[in-house]
Amino acid sequence: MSKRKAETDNPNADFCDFLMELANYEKNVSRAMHKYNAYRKAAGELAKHPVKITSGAEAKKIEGIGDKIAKKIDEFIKTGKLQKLEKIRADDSNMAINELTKVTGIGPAAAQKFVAEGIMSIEDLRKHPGKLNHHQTIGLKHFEDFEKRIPREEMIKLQDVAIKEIQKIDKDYNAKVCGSFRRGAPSSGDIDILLCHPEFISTGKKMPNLLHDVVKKLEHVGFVTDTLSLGDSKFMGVCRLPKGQDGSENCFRRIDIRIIPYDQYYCALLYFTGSDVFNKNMRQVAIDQGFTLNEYSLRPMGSTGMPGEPLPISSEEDIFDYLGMDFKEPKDRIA
Ligand code: 8DG
Ligand code: CA
Ligand code: CA
Repeated sequence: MSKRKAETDNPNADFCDFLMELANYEKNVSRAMHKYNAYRKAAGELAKHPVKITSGAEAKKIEGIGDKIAKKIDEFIKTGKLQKLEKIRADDSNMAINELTKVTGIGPAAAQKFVAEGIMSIEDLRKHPGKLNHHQTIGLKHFEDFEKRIPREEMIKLQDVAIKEIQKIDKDYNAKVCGSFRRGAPSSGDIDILLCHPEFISTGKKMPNLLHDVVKKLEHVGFVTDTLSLGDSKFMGVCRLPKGQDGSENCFRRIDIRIIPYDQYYCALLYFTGSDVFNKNMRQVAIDQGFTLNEYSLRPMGSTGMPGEPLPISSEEDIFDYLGMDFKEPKDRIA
């Protein structure tokens, strides 16, 4: 998952930033996913809090913020920094692991292995190309570009090119840009396209060609420039807009395309719109209400603890309805 940034003007952005830095430390260095999730949830809740928090005690009234985080907020308000973060930042190998995990294809385990071998920076990685797999090689090649957020105006252009080309293959394709773009974010980390086709349904046979034809077409027109991975239902790759009128090259951008069965469209749309913290919270509501929700379906839990048949769903609103939740527009799906 990409490093998140405050998506909107957020009076608590300073707190969110230090919580996310702690979260990333727990994920990449300690590999303590429960702590990672706790910090991320707290940051997500703070990000949707409309007024600036002025004390830990005040923060504790917010869901997902307990004693420990409240203390950190007090420390930050009082001193402008955090001892824990200062220590983390002072440790070279922590910082190296954090740096290396910014390369797509390098997860915490690979980063720790590289650091153990003395590879401490992106520059060091470039001296050891033989140690990288294909995904990591492409990630490193475009490292500087992939670190840049994609402005919304460019996202719109990327969307227009991709959808226009997909429609040329077959008008029955439905292609939708999800992720932070659908949430209205002013900039995005990558472009996430959800694809479906009426001939591909969950009870029918797999149709990998529906995805492969799209990738081939986007490659053929020069939009997709590299493949990181391609399976039956998921493509991860690199794309780029054509040169500008003045002949200037555009940045390389990360693109994900997923094809999902036609009858599972709305659960997938909800899931791939995120945010991921919002998804986590909504899944918990589902569990509390006796359902199980994932990117494929919403199912009632039976008394035996086995999920029942998927419920009929013909809109995102239906999913909120079943769970007794008020509908949330994509732009409000923060946490
Ligand atoms: P960004 O690219 O602008 O940084 O943000 P994003 O569009 O929200 O994030 P993303 O990493 O591209 O993921 C797209 C959506 O996929 C996300 O909004 C929600 C869903 N998603 C989860 N969990 C996860 C996960 O663990 N990994 C990824 N890649 N996506 C996830 O709910
Ligand atoms: Ca995205
Ligand atoms: Ca993505």
